[in-house]
Amino acid sequence: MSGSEDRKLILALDVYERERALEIAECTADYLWAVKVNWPLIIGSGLSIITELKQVTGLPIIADLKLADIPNTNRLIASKVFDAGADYIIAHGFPGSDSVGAVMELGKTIIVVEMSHPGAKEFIQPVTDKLIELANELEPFGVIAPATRPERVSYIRSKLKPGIKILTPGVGAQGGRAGEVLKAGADYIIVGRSIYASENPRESARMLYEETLGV
Ligand code: NUP
Repeated sequence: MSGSEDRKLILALDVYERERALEIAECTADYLWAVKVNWPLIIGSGLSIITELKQVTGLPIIADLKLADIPNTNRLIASKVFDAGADYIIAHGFPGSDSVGAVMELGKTIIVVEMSHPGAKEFIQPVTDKLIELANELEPFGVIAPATRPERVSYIRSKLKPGIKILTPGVGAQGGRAGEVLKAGADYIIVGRSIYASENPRESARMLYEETLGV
């Protein structure tokens, strides 16, 4: 097993219950680069789950809040979430550079430039070029791009400044494949249901981890 800095797998821990979340995170941590928490877990278990997950896994925590508000509100939310121990926050780019900038002033930020679900073609994909420009201007830690459309990941990689990471949700339950999207230029894959809802989360994480090796 490699050091965590070489790993490319992010667990999307979309369960409600604290105990279950901690159990799954602990048994899969060996194969992960980071754990991503989203609203279901924060609503179900409270913000303190971020601190607990960090203690149990020793891994970076990504807070997938998809912040999309005015700068002041983004700042009020992000401040509490970084204080709770989040290492990264995911923010939407479409509210504009001032809204995203308010989060970036407080900590490492990941901007959504295209989403993975079919409906993303309606409103987000038409402005992906603009969102890539925003990312190139602000230089966040990374961007979110769809594992369900590897050709879009290649496109986004070709337009994005080289130092900005690409994180791709949509592997497994949404139909994306780990190897394919990593070859297309993704730096990390984000996987939820295929791990936490499987019979053996540790084994599922191990298999995905193996798939990411040598790509
Ligand atoms: O475009 C996106 N698609 C997506 O699925 C942006 C996201 N942040 N996500 C999140 O990734 C989603 O909310 C969930 O937390 C995770 C994917 O989970 P799963 O489909 O692997 O279960």
